[in-house]
Amino acid sequence: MSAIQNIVILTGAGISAESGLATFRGPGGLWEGHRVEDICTPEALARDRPLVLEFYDARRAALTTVEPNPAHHALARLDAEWPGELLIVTQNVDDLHERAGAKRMLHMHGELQSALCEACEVRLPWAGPMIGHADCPSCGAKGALRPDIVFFGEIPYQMDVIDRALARADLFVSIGTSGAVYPAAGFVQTARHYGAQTLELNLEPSAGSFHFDESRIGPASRLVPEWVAELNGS
Ligand code: BJW
Repeated sequence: MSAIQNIVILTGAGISAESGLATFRGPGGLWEGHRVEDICTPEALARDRPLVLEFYDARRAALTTVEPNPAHHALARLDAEWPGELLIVTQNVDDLHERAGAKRMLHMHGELQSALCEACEVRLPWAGPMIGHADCPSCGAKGALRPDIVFFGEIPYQMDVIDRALARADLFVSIGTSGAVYPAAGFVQTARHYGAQTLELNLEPSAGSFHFDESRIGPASRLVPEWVAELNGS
């Protein structure tokens, strides 16, 4: 790969799978036993708030039992060392990229360790359970806090930043995502449109695999460190 300065990296649940966090789709996935519309929509939250708060309380608690894996660490090293522009856009709501040391990153689908007030829209750091503790410390609204998670039908965070980075990217790399959820699934086409090379690293071909210049199939804990070493040596 030549003349690469600006890189955008999209990550999904597959990058955290080897840390012990379940992916969403497929056998053993997070939504096995839950219908997505029972959990991950604003309507579901309005219909059964305790169910949704408990689901995310359990996911938040699980973060304390896992650690970043070699794929997160390799991206953090790349972030620290890459002299050009770099942006890691994660769809993940875990904090494993940050815990590995990544700085130039954003969470487009929100964060487990953040709460959002439905009354005043403040976002605040959150640890521990939300159920039974959902009064907003900022505006005082009773029971107004919800998980700071982008549900289906809601607009992902920082789309303006992502769009600008995609337009400037020389290389777009997608890691551990099924390509089933938009707008993230369309980033490869946007990046290509602006002239970026495109690479997919995934355990299996994603839904949009045919859009990529190259697809490498295997576990992120092996493929990502290999790719980072290759890029640093080029
Ligand atoms: C490994 C591995 C290993 C495993 N190594 N790899 C019809 C057509 C097109 C779009 C729509 C439509 N109807 C509705 C829409 C829009 C909708 C959408 O996309 N729906 C689809 C179901 C079709 N999207 C939205 O509503 C979004 N908002 C929106 O579009 O707003 C409009 C707008 C956008 C932009 C500007 C202006 C307006 C919001 C989407 C919110 C998604 N939220 C969730 C939940 C987050 C909270 C939570 O964690 O609970 O985000 S859904 C869920 O899916 C989560 C994930 O971030 C997201 C993607 O999943 P991901 O990461 O790809 O995981 P998996 O499990 O699917 O795949 C894992 C992959 O890893 C697999 O391929 C494995 O093989 C691989 N793997 N082990 C490497 N060791």
